[in-house]
Amino acid sequence: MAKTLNVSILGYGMMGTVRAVAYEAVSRYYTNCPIKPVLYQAFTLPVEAEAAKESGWDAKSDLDAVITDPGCDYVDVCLPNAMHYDAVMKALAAGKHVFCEKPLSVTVDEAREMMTAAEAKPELLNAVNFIYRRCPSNVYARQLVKENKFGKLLEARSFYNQSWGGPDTPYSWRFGKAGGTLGDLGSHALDMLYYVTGMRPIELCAMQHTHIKERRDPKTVGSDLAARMNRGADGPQGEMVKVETDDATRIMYTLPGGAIGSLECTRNAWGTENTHGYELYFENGAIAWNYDDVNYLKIYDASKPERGWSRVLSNRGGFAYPSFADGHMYGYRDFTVNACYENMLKIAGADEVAPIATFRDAYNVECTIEAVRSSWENRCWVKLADFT
Ligand code: SOE
Repeated sequence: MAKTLNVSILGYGMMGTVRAVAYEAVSRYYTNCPIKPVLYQAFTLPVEAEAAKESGWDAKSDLDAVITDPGCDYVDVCLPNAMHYDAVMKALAAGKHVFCEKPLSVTVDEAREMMTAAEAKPELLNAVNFIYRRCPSNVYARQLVKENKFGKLLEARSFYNQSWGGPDTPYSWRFGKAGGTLGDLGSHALDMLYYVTGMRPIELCAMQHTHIKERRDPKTVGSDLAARMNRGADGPQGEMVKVETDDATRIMYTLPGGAIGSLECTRNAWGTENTHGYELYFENGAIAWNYDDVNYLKIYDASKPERGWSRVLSNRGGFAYPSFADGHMYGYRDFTVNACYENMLKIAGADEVAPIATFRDAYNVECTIEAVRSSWENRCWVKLADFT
């Protein structure tokens, strides 16, 4: 019989809901999982309480009590970004394993403190939900780069574009200082660059832009998720609120070894609902992935006489995750199950399928985000070494 572990979820928006389903699925999909996660308690923000209750949770409103409850072994932080720091620090102090939604924090200083506190307790899990690491296509891409399949990397292009940030979208915390596009979407693209290539920018120059300078306070619309879904459909409500963060960011950078790259992220690219991906150009070939075609990795082998891209199905035996039938396509919920599964493996002292993002990884992303802001504020190239 697998050992059980009591999981408390903090926050019941989109992430909290997806995670609750995933923990329940872990030991059904992965019957070999050494630890069985058991849903214990959920803290909900006032706007989430009703939905949580309807889905069967005994929703709690005292955050500290949920975190420090002696019955809880593992805290999953699915709260708005600005609430991560406090919740994580309290959870670590109370001796709980911690899984935190990205971005880890709002500032580099917070991220550094969170990382230091976590690393002082190596017996506890510290993991961050850079979810796209758990997609088999990216596990495969990483493996090809590790094997040096196509030689030296010359150029990289990353993008994470969505389209829900138009002028009718009401204000939510995602438009406040803690919720910008770079932290929300760019952080995934930065982590993916590191995950697949093993490299982080060493120098960069960036531009950030806010197209829509103020948005209507949704008032009665309620939660962040509801606000997004509504897209102003209920007509004008409340006051106009100043937007404090970027709608879009562009970065140019250099990598160790001489490669150059670019990264773009926006919430204003109509038609790209969740277009996240990368193109990596090496001396002797290329690798490309795009969430729009999530189960496939595109590979270009320049040594083959017949030039052209191969579109390789990554969701099949031997590529990464056990127990699914070949070609039965993966989606976001499956990646979340994988993430929760691998957290259990790591806690049990077993190897995860592919490395989980640690607080240290997320701290490095925060350093890059800080460098981007500084580059744009000062209109200059910056060295990453000055931000760590
Ligand atoms: C919204 O932009 C969002 O839910 C992000 O917050 C997630 O990190 C991303 O995976 C999907 O889009």
